[in-house]
Amino acid sequence: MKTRNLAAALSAFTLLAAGAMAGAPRPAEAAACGTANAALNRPATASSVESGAFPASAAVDGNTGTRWSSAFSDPQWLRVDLGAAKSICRVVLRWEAAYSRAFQIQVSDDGSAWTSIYTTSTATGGTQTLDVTGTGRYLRMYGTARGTGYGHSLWEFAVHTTEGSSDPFWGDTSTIPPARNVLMVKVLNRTNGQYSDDQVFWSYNGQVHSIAEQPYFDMPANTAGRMYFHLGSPTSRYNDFIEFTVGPGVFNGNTTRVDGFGLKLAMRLHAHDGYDVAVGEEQNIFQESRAATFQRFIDEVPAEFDHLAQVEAPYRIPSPGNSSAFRPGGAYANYFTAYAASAGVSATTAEVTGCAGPLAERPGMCAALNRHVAGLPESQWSDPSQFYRAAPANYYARFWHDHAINKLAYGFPYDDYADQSSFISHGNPQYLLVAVGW
Ligand SMILES: [Ca+2]
Repeated sequence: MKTRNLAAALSAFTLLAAGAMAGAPRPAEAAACGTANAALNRPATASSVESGAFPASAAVDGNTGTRWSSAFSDPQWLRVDLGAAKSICRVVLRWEAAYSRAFQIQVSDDGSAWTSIYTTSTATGGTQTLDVTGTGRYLRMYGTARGTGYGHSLWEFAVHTTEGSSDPFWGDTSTIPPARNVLMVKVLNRTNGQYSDDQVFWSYNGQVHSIAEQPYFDMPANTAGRMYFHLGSPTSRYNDFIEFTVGPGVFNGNTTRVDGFGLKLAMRLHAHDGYDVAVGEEQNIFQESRAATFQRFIDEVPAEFDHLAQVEAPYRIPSPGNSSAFRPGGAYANYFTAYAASAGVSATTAEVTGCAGPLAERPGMCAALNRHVAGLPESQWSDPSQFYRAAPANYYARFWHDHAINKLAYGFPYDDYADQSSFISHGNPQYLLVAVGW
């Protein structure tokens, strides 16, 4: 059922929109500037903190809900140690309301002598993406004038470098062989040592191999396919998949949480023109244990959704439509029905979360109900800042968005409405990296 719905979503909506993906992930402007955040979970220090609740590390933890905040004076700085000298090409600052009006981005080889690579005195906060050029092991934001009476405060401080090939998460891309078919797929073991390469299996179209046997697959054109991943054995209950349609000169595909969560997955598509975009779970989710992720789910969703991380644990977190509790007769069978009725839709909860029945051909309404924006004017149904702000909502889907690269995920079948899904598409593709986690 979900497959049919997702296929319908892909064919009827996503693929039509693929040629003009407004709001889609922004391709790297230069082939050389990597997509990975080199500052993620690196050691960070600061000139001061407002309190213990706002440590320097909170600006590099990959979590946009935690932040560093300085004391309420100038100047203040936040410094990150990249571990080795890196060629820095982009810095992304996500300011809290307490932003820096005047600041510099500085690099250093030794942490004491600093060189400015960006200077402003007229910043206005928000999210600043700065294309910069500089080299150093240490990087800091040196704020000389605050924008408010509060401190200097960053939700996140991300750093991109040209050394994509040395990115430990995505590995060395320089050794990927050229494809004879459409593109080369490389499967990466990112299970944090839980499984060795001979225990990480991929399967596609009848072929089954461990990474140890064959990490590469030269992908031919196909009409619609799935590549499955299994941990431990080729028939293990620990499994998940990506799905795709590959044309003679184009890759279209996505990670998906429409059916459920089985394994942490991320994929990165690189094309010959320099396009380089990653989707899937964020790296900090890969880095934590499986038990921690299941517990994180329970901690972050409302009580009605807790059981999803319990009924098939430790193997899966099913989507709401695959839980009997949300189906007719279940404890939460009426979770969405009154809200749907308030929007003029007579649908069961399972039909809402599955975009089925009366919602099968209504992507906008189905997305609006899952995101709890159906009561807003339709003009606001595509505004992500309005999504998931009140119950009832599909908190299962919200969880995967909250922990996805660029907040993009396929949490329900029409989650591509307003370009929120983890669908990526590009012509003249070169390689696809797929990271399989635990
Ligand atoms: Ca943070």
